Amino acid sequence: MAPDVYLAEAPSNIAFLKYWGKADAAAQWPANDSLSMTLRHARTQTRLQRSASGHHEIHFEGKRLAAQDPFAQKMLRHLTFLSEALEESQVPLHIDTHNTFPASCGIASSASGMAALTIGAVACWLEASSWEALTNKGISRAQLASWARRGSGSACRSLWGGFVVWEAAAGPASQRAYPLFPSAHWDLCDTLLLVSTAPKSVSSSQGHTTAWESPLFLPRLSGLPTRKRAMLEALADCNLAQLGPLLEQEALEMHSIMLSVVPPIVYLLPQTASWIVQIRRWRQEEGLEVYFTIDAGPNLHLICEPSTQPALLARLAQAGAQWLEDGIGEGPTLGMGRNKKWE
Ligand code: 2P0
Repeated sequence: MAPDVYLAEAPSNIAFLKYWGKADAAAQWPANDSLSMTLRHARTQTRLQRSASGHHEIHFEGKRLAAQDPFAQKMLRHLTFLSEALEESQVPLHIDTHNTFPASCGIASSASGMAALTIGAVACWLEASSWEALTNKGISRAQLASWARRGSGSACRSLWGGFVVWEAAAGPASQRAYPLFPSAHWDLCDTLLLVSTAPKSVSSSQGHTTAWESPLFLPRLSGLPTRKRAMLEALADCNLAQLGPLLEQEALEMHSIMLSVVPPIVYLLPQTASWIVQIRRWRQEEGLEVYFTIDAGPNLHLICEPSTQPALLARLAQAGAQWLEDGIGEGPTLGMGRNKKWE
């Protein structure tokens, strides 16, 4: 009989308060707390089963990856970590993974990818095809989040829907991610304004290692608790006029850290700056209540409420922009099914 097929699907997330810089790189302990909104459409879908070949086999977007492929290496390292975390050697897996969104467009595929891999591998190894079955085996969502972060820090925030906090706490053992508000709390849209989809020249993991070299990093760390408090208040009140300026300050501050190391990490493009000016102009002159945030790339995430979305899209179309529509979403899913086709 063919082995059971486990299906893990995890969303990406957009950070409102950014994770940039690690206090302990080996332990994947962040230098500061972060806070994100889970996305609805940008997801990684991963199908796993026990492999008959005697070694892990990884297929990405329908193509088998060579073992030395950097992406395969990252996944293989994480499988080794997970197998050790489960405290017994685990059988090799056949893994088929794909994203519902284009790579290198400013959506963190490492967050959704590592979250889906963590959930799926643990589920397959423990033969647990639902959250309830995992709980019965002693595996909580918080535990999965803690393991997912070892694959990619931001992945720990993709274990829940809605708004999620990743708290650095006093050390790697006490860091934790947890859901703050479910998606129903506040329906926010995220329109991803595409400036460039070229692969970035410096990976996020490399970038993280430079943060402490910036003369602006310590001042940033000392100011973050105040910004976090204000953001939590704005989220609790669903107050976009309060949240929006904080989103923009936070994104620009993170890029100031990147730009103030030697050599500088320049993810932004001239068009990014033009759009920043344009978005602010639309807001000030036309009352278009839209605010931007930016990840480790040149593309802008435009955050607004659903009532503003049609006017924003009309403006973007007139300006000849390219974009992807997304918004707040639910968390990951886990299931089983040999013949299930992804949408
Ligand atoms: C974030 N980013 O909070 C920030 C904002 C990018 C900009 O987390 O080294 O891919 O795998 O832990 O999670 C990107 O970093 O880095 C990131 P690793 P990760 O979403």
